[in-house]
Amino acid sequence: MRKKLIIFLIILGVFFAVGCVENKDSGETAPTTPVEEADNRGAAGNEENVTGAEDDIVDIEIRGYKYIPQNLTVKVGQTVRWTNNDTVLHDVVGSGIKSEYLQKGEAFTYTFEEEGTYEYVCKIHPWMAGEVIAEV
Ligand SMILES: [Cu+2]
Repeated sequence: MRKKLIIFLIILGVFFAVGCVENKDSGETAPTTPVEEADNRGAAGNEENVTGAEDDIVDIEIRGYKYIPQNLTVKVGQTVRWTNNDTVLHDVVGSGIKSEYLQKGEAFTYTFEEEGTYEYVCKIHPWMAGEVIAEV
């Protein structure tokens, strides 16, 4: 009985040690993420300058495997910016829209030049769906 108890305590100790190591890892990687985010936003900012004023951009957030807002109505000519706030990759594909895989903090912009209903999904997680209606 005592042996079992000792083994149990050792195993418990190992789990504790592993837990501490994991915490340290996540602590170390965290500071690099905001830097990447800032870089990506800078890149997106350059694109915005090409397409038009900052005011024309409407944001859709990708978070928790969802597009927020899921349904969005914009004016024709308006640009929508999807920003991935999940740690997993997502993309925006459908109705002529096609983004690259977006990492955490990365954004994709698309300008709706024609009136219509644009349905899109994430190719990696096809149950993730969103819709943009562009009206005059
Ligand atoms: Cu996805």
